[in-house]
Amino acid sequence: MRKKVIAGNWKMNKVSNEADQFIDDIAGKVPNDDNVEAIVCAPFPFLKSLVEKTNGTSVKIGAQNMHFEESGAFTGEVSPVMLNDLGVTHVVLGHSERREHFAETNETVNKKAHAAFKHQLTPIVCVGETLDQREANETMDHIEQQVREGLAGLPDEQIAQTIVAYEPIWAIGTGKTASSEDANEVCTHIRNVLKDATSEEVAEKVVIQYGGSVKPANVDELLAQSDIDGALVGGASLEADSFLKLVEAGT
Ligand code: G2H
Repeated sequence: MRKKVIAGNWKMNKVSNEADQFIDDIAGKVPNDDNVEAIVCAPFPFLKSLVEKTNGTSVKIGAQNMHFEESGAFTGEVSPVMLNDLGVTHVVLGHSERREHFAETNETVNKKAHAAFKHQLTPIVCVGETLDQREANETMDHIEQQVREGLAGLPDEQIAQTIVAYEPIWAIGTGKTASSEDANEVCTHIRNVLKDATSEEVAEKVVIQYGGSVKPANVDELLAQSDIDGALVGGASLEADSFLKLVEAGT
C-alpha cells in the first residue's frame, strides 16, 4: 500500500516572513499519519529557516532544483551537499519550467537524480507533455523517454524510492486540469514503463504524483485513481488553509 505524498511547489513566491508564517499556520495541523506525507518545496533562501521550524513535525522540506556537482566553480548554483547539510529531504528535478527556461534535459535530470540519492535526498522527478505533443498523440512515447532517460542507471532500490510527478504542461497554472481518468492513464503508463525497466515489485512501490492546477476542489477525485499517489501543487500550495485541505485529502 503506497502512501499519499502531497508536495507544495512554491515556485518563485513569498518573502522570508511569509514563508515562516506559512509554517506557523500549518504546524500542529498537518496530520501525523503514516498514510500521508506533506512536503513544502520552497525557494533556497527560506530552506534553513523552514527546516528548523518544521523540526519535530511531520512536514518535510524540499528544494525546487539543485546542481549535480558537489562543489566547484558553478556561480549561482546550489549543490546536493548543501541541501543535505541543511536538513532538506526532497528535491524537485526537471520541472517543466526548468526544462523550458533553464535548459534542463533528461540527461541533467538523470545526473541530478544520481546526485540526490548520493546525498540522501529523495528526488521528485517531473515529466509531462506539451499540448502539441498531446494533440499529435505523442504523449505516451514522450513520457516513456523522460522516465527511462531521467532514471537511467539508478539501482532498483533507488527507483523504488523515487517520486515521479506527471505534470501535463498544458495544465500547469492554467486552471485546466487533465481529467482524472486521463491523468491516471498516463500515471499507469509510467508505472508500466517502470515495471518494464525494473520489476513489478519495484514499480508498485514508486509514488506517482499528478501535478497541474490541483486544488482542494479536484484533489479527491485525482487521489481516488488507481495510479495517482499524490500531488505536486503550485498555486494552491501557497495558502496554508488550502495546503492543509490537500494534505487532509490524502489521509
Ligand atoms: C505544476 C504545479 C506545481 P500549479 O507546475 O508543480 O503548479 O498547481 O500552479 O499548476
